[in-house]
Amino acid sequence: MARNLSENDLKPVAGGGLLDRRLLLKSGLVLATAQSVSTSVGADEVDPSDPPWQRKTGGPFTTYGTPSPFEKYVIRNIGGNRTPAGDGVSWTPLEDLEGIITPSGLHFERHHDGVPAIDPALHRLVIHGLVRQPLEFTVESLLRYPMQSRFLFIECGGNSNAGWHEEPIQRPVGAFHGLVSCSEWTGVPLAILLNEAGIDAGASWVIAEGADAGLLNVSLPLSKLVDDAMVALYQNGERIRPENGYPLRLIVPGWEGITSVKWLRRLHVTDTPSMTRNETAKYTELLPSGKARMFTFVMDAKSLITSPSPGQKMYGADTYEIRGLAWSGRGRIAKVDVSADGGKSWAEAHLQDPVLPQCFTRFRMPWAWNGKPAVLKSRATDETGYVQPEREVLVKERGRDGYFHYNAIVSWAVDEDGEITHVYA
Ligand SMILES: Nc1nc2c(c(=O)[nH]1)N[C@H]1C(S)=C(S)[C@@H](COP(=O)(O)O)O[C@H]1N2
Ligand SMILES: [Mo]
Repeated sequence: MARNLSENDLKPVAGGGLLDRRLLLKSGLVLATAQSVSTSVGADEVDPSDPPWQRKTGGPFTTYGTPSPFEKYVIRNIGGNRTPAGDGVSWTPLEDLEGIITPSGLHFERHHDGVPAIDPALHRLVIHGLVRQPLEFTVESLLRYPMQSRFLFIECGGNSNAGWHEEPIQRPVGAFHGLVSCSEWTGVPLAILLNEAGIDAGASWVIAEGADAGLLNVSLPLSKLVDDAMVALYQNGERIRPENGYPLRLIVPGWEGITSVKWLRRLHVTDTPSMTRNETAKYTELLPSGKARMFTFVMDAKSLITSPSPGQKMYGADTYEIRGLAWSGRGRIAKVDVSADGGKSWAEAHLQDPVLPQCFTRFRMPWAWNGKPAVLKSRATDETGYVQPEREVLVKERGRDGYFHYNAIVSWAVDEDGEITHVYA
């Protein structure tokens, strides 16, 4: 299992067999062991046992690539469509992905009224209200403005809400926590456009409205939009996919997904929020006291172990790499602690570069599993010092009538057969 490593290197740093994260940077720690081969066939020799793809010229060039047919099971999980039609979600299969970028075709979806088929030549973005000069932009004109790119997660405020259930639900991690994805978004800083329209002195809010049939709209504080919002036109290098807002969407870094209005067509500058259905009846949380939390915009720090996770299987006592994702709407992830003994002891995971604000951070932790039952947990701390809470603490603070902003520590139980289940521990 380990070459060049001393016995001391392999001494667990916490209960349940967690190893020092720095081991991942040393050579010698062999995780899943490869099978050794005895044959030695030269490169230009034809071996009758060669697979068919090695015996003739391969397939043609393609104008737009698609994943291997062997990966056809890596798909978004479509959540039961609610009434009215077009109101629903599809989840990102987080357990099947690596690194920090979500492929555009697997970015989660949340539509309130379906995906509009917008002709970019006819689409307009209007900025009006408390401005010196109302403006109307075509997509063509927006493409000529100075742009910026940022790697940012978008997370629905309702992500992980099954965590409020009395009993832990058993689903793959993506079908539970997959209303979060991370892309490189490129577009025009909103401050440039607002500045061009000239904001009146008394302005403090902006109503952002989409061009879907339901004209989804939300009220946003002007200060945040001036600070770091953008009108995005590109996602992971190509124009935004229809599902994610083509031809353009608002991106509000670190805030709940509903604020990143897709198919953006109007920014109405005002001095008061509009208090529409989507910010009062919904996206507002009732507390145990009977009072409600409103405008809970920021997404608090959160983390998940994506491997091993429910639906996957461990193959006996061996050394494994625990892998996961962490993110915070308040800035960068400062550290992720991992426990293999249900939270009795913790060790710090390795954070893979880059570690960017309001972006997925990939963490890794070497683990010598002894084949006995274990409970895995991860706990994120962000650069503001905010620590992801245990479930008990979150439920105590927010009660059980909540629906949004569930960010408690997640626990996976590993049994002797290597089966993994979701537990409250
Ligand atoms: N116009 C419009 N914008 C919208 C929505 C919508 O239904 N219509 N859904 C919102 C919600 S609730 C979320 S979580 C995000 C989801 O973005 P995505 O579908 O690109 O993942 O878009 C937001 N913007
Ligand atoms: Mo959402």
